[in-house]
Amino acid sequence: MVSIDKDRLKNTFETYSEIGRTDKNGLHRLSLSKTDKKVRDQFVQDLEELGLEVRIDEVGNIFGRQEGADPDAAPVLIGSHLDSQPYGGRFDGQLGVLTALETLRSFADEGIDHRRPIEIVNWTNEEGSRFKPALMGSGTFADEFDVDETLSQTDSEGTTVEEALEEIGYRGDSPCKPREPIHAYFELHIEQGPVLEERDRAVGIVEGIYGMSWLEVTITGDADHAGPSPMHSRRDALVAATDVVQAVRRLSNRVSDDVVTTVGEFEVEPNSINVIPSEVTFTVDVRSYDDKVVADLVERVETEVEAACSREGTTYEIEEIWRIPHTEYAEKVRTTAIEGAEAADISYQSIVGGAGHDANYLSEITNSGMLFAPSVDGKTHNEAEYTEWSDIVDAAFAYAETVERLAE
Ligand code: HGY
Ligand code: MN
Ligand code: MN
Repeated sequence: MVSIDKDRLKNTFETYSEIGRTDKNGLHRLSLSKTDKKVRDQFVQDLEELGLEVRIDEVGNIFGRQEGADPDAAPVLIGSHLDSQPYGGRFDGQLGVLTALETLRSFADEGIDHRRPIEIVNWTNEEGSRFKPALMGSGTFADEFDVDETLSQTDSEGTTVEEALEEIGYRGDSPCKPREPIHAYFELHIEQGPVLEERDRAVGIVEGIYGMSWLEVTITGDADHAGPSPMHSRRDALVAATDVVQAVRRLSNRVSDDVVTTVGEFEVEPNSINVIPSEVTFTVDVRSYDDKVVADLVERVETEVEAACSREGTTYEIEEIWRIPHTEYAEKVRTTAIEGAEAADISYQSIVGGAGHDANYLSEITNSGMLFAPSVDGKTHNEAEYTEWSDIVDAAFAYAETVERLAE
């Protein structure tokens, strides 16, 4: 039976939550920002104190390696991400990294010898908010994204990932790819949905994750004076864009009942009270567990954009900036997680998730799996995001029991 030092986990969680804490008790810790540097420094310090071999790769993924009894055995990777949404919660990503850290600390305290090496990892830019796409560090590591392409992605100020990494001192020199075959990857994450709380289950054994597509749409009209220009000859980019926003909303729960659609970013030019908007740029995020449905949704969005622009006489461009198919996690990791939850004597259920996670891309290169901890009211990507401490302790126990089994 693995024991977890609950007080140490809580103290560590509170220490990390101070880094980028907002006044509503959330996190403002954008990827590769100064606050991300601070939390990375804290993480590296904690890994060094634990005596782990620390390495940073060329896109800033941070690894800490704990050797096992058999140094030639394929390692088990554990971890998640420390970056946050602009006004996100303290649990999204951070909980997974810190329960992984507590797992290694507990193994060291109890002298639990595991045959396989274990590597803990903090993945760069899981959120995809400052730099797109999401799952950037894990996707590059799994060779879904090209390293140079990743390094050249820019934020809204035109800063590249490479410049931001240099600025915070986390452009590592180890290649962003596996050094050896990986035995398994296991990640604890908050559910970010209402199911576990509704069903009163301590943890979710994740079966799989939705597929998703991110589109960037630019609609171009014609700037003109809000006063003298006659209504019939206007080409108002904002009118066409808002038509599309409504149409995208109506697409949800259509085609299949698990479809979710979101317009998250929206910019109007010149954004002046007495000028007819000449250009609107916005993003569309569509998701479903069925990849064919996601493909169909992308086409339907384009049809809606075309129709809105022909009504308003505007033109458009659509760029798909990210597409990731749905993920089904490895059977052997799921069964080991069930053993872990039973050993920790906590309730569990199988569950499918609608949020993307680093474990998605790890499932391209190894046996990957996840454990979900409940989210109060399912709230997330919101400063009110919360998980009860007793649920964190239960999930941490199940997580540690599973990691011990995966690392044998
Ligand atoms: O978009 C997502 O699902 C994740 O938060 N990156
Ligand atoms: Mn996350
Ligand atoms: Mn997130």
